Amino acid sequence: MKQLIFASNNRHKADEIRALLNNRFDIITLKEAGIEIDIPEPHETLAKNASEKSSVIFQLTGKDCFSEDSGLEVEGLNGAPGVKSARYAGDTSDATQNNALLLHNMKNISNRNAVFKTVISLIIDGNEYLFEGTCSGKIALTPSGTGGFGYDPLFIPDGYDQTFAILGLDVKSAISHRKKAVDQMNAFLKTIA
Ligand code: ITT
Repeated sequence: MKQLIFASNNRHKADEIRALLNNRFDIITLKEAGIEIDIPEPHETLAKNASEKSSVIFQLTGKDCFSEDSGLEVEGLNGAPGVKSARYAGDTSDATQNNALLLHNMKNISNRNAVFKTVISLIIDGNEYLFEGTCSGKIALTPSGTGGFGYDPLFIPDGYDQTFAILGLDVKSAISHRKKAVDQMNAFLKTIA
């Protein structure tokens, strides 16, 4: 089975991606690879940050690997939190603080349209390939649900009236930004397998 290092410290992402790839690949997290590193994400685009993460790990290991950078873009906030989604309420902020700040900043904003975006950077034999996925929806008025991670308690995907955190992994795995990006990566990997 082909082994791929997933250049991420987010275990929720790893769980979702393993489920999406249906165990077709042996996905090794940084922790499992014994790599303790907090890779900087200094860039202004998801693609550049994703590239940074995978290339740092490729330089360190010389092995096939991939990373992903994701973010939530809210129309009424001119695309914020966007590339800063993980650190919206500050460098050490957690999801509860980020969600609280998002709701606070949207108090007087009626346009609640938002889009989740994922960019995957895959490095195979030293060559990089990028894959993108998006998922449109709306920001709820209050958080609800316990599933998922990050902004899932606030994000209601189009076609549904509950948040990803209530809908759960089955629905999220069928329609999410990550699912769309992983499907593209999977299709590409099949062509070179
Ligand atoms: P790595 O960089 O180690 O992969 P991270 O959590 O820092 O992990 P990102 O830099 O890509 O990941 O930040 C993405 C943030 O966007 C993440 O922390 C969540 O707050 C949010 N996010 C991304 N995908 C999400 C999803 O599917 N559901 C809810 N929130 C999500």
